[in-house]
Amino acid sequence: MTEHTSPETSVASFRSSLLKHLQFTAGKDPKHSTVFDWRIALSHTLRDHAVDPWFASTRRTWDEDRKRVYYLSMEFLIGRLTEDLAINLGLRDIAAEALESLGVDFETVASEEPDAALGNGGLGRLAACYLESMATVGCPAYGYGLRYEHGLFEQSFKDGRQQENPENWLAHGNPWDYARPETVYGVGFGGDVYEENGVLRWQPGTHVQAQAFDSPVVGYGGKWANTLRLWAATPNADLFDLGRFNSGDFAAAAEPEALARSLSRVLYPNDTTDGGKQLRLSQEYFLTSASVQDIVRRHLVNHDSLENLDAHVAIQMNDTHPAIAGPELIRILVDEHGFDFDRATDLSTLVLGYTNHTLLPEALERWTVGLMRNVLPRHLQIIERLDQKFVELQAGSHHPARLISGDQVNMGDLAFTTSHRVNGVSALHTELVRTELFPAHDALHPDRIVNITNGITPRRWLKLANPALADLITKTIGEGWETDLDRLRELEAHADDPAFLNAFAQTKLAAKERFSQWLKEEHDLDLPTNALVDSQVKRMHEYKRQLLNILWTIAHYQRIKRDPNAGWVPRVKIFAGKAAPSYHTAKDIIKLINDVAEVVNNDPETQHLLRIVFPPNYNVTMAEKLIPASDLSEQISTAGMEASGTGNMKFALNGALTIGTLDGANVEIREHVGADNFFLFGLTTEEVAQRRSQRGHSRAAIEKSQALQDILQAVAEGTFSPDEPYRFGQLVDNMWNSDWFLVASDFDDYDRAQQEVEEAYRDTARWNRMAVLNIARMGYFSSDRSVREYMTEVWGVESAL
Ligand code: 26V
Repeated sequence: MTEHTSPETSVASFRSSLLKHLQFTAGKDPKHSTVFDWRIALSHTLRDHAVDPWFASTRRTWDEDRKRVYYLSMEFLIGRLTEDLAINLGLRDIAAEALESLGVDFETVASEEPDAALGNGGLGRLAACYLESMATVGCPAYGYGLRYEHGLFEQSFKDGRQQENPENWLAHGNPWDYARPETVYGVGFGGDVYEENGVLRWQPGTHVQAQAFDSPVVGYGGKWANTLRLWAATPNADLFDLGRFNSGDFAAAAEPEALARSLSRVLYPNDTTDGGKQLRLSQEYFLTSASVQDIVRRHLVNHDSLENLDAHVAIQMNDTHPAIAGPELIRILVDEHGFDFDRATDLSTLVLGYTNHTLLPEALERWTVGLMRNVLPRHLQIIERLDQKFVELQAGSHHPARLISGDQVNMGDLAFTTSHRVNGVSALHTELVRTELFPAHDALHPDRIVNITNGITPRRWLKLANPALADLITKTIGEGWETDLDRLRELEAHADDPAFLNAFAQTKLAAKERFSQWLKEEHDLDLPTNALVDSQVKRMHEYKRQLLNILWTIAHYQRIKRDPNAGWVPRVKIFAGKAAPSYHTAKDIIKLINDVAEVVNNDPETQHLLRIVFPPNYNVTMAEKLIPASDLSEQISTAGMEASGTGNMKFALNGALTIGTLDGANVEIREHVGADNFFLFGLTTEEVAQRRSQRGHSRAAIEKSQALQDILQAVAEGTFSPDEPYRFGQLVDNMWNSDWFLVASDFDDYDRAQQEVEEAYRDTARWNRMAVLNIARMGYFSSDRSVREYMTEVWGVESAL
């Protein structure tokens, strides 16, 4: 491999490469270049440096006939790549210097890049962290996804209500990917199944072409690079109806083509229900079929048969979205390669792994048999046969679990039966997957379910997002923590050193100032930097309980009003997150937060003690600035409902303390950082189940809490919506009469924990010590650790490094 990071030559050569790309790629001279032109020059210069490690890694995988991992995901929530790639190539400072010598500021240029939001939330961002970690630890891997023209919608507020606007990240092109017009596969849909000489053949009604676009994914240090391959739907020429066109019906002529293009047009913005949408199922099959065809084709380049596929290929399904991979692989083995059905099933199962990311019943994918037959008739036959086998395996059971129940195909059960490993994403979640979701499967295959607790990449979420803290860490314990995050433990030795605690506090202040300036410039919002910054940022969902947070904020406001001189800690409450466009309750909660903010922020009596800030359009880029600026991380979901959470890890790694329930990875974070350094509250998973079974539990809880009664009364009376007093009638009514998410039951204990936060923050040295201990003990939550566990527990793949 060539030495591409040598500092002696690099600034000058980087500079000349920038100028070359400015001239020949952007087609501009420096005098007339815009920030966009400089961004094109910078990204192409960086991409050039990615090519050597990329080719070298790919070549070695071929030469050594290494087993490859294929990570299939409908979502990759990537964010920006310029600075990430610069850091991983070791070129961050060189690039900045080279640009500076040309009178251009690195950050200004990097900030011009659109945020690639090809994902909804946790599941999509996890896929992006894992891609980066697989490259860093030298795991030969491909990410496979869709090249959506439009990622997750852009959120704005109009009168405090969410508006959705289409996102357009490709408007000015994507400098990171290489189009591969020669790598195309036909993906079939619909049609019929025929018997031909005793074998079944699927004759699809239509075909759509999937075209590959490849981006290099470079690991930290540039020692290894993998490929992210995204598929775009490119309708084949015969979809354009020339007959209709010639007869003058121009609109109808383009219809089948439009349908084909719709397959990669837009990311579905829901992360719960999306019942029965044919386009969604078609998108899932489009991703899966193109990817499986590509995997099989690559294997056959240097192997005579598919017999030993499991020795060379591991396919990971990111949730059930690509769960049609099982039937697809079986179909290819049986229908196209003459395998016996049982052998094809066993082989497919050895190749496939399935990660479950949610227990929410409305988020578990089910497709009706009718829809399945319309879109994928051959796959339905295969699923029916797998269902029979599954029932036979449960011989003796009076109520066997089924892959098809009633008229529904259950994709979770399908994914389970076609995988040799099924994993949950935190210890608690995995236990619930075992006992609540798949008990019948678990009884048949007790070794199949494993836990792999989620992780986050410390390159993006510490080194890139929090340069001041990263520098302090390097100054204190030396280099190398970026790829060996357990080394952060060495910081513990400094947790009682006032000078170090002070230096940590300075990094927090710097991050607050940076975020404050960004909020002003981007959103004209004011963030005081002398206050406790208390953040809840994530998708808007009832189970995540933003409602609990805003109701407590109202209580806090009322108390400050009652006794303004009680020595309150100044606080800023930050909320950020999107609601699914059709999720009306989540949208009402957004409106409530914005209405409360309007009142609280304009109250001259309390302004200096309490603010509410809700910037619109939360995305990866905002997270990178917001998380380092936070002191308190709100992880307050109803116990048993958040599979893991990964924002919780990002905050703790950046020295925020957590106020949270015993849910998802909070449990393990608390074990690692120590119970003394975590603000715990709330019912446990078991208590949640118990409480829900008690009739009238919410009314009883409210009647016990004077604070909660006062808040609900204020909301019900229209204190925050004087123009429409009953605006939040439904929310309040639901609190009294139903309250599935147990906001009322957990309110008083949350309030108690918030008082403890207040007390701890008043003692600056104590708070900073707790924060430093959090950072020092978060090494376990590196996604490098997670990926290594997948490699040994699921994929059977070795590092090439
Ligand atoms: C479901 C659906 C249903 C159909 C329409 C599109 C769509 C998109 C996503 C989903 C499932 C989302 C599940 C998810 O994001 N789970 C989160 O996964 C994180 C990573 O494991 C985890 O940290 C979060 O706790 C979990 O909520």
